[in-house]
Amino acid sequence: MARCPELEIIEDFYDAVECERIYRRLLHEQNWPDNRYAVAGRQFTLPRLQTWHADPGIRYSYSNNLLQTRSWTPLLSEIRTQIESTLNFSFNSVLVNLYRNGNDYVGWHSDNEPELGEQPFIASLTFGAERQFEFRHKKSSENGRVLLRSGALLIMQPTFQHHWLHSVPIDQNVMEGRINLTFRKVVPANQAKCLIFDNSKHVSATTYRFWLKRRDRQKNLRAH
Ligand SMILES: O=C(O)CCC(=O)C(=O)O
Ligand SMILES: [Mn+2]
Repeated sequence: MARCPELEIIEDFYDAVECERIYRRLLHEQNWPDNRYAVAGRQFTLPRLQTWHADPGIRYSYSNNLLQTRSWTPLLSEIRTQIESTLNFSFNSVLVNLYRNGNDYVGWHSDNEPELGEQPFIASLTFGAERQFEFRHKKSSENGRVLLRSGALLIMQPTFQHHWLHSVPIDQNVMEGRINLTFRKVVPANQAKCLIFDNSKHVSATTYRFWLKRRDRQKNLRAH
């Protein structure tokens, strides 16, 4: 099984208590829409529930065809702020997926719509049940998977979408729900080509873990 250098994972971005709080709130506050859609006169059922939130003026064809754009809720804004300050990157939208149980899934795809620009940087947060995230190289036979646990932040570097497909397959052993948030940056069409991703601005997972430990040490110091 391949390791994928274009994926980084930060386990425990949120601890168990925070995960429980966030999962419950999202589950009850999101006002989930029906998952039956009609596009160009054809009906289909999405194998999960979804909401899409974006800054004013942001248009995304996937979501515009399927979903109405909602504004940011206080909880989603709070999470966005925490992710942005950790990754030193600003996102203007989030796709929220509810997998009601292991029968809900997302099929093979890459998030490479033109609106995400040539360098789509995506940060993906998981709450609730753990599920496998699978990836498969577009040209070679390489493939692999990572287990996404509650509280984990998966960072998909821009080239991940160029080289790999990903999916969260059905897992009939999973009875509980899972909520996943993928933070994205939709760029205006006339800027899509010139959004150059500046790697040097990013905090790697290793640096981040180091930073977290330091922050916790400081918290303990303050607490005593
Ligand atoms: O649920 C996940 O972990 C992935 C979701 C995803 O790939 C997407 O929303 O594009
Ligand atoms: Mn995706």
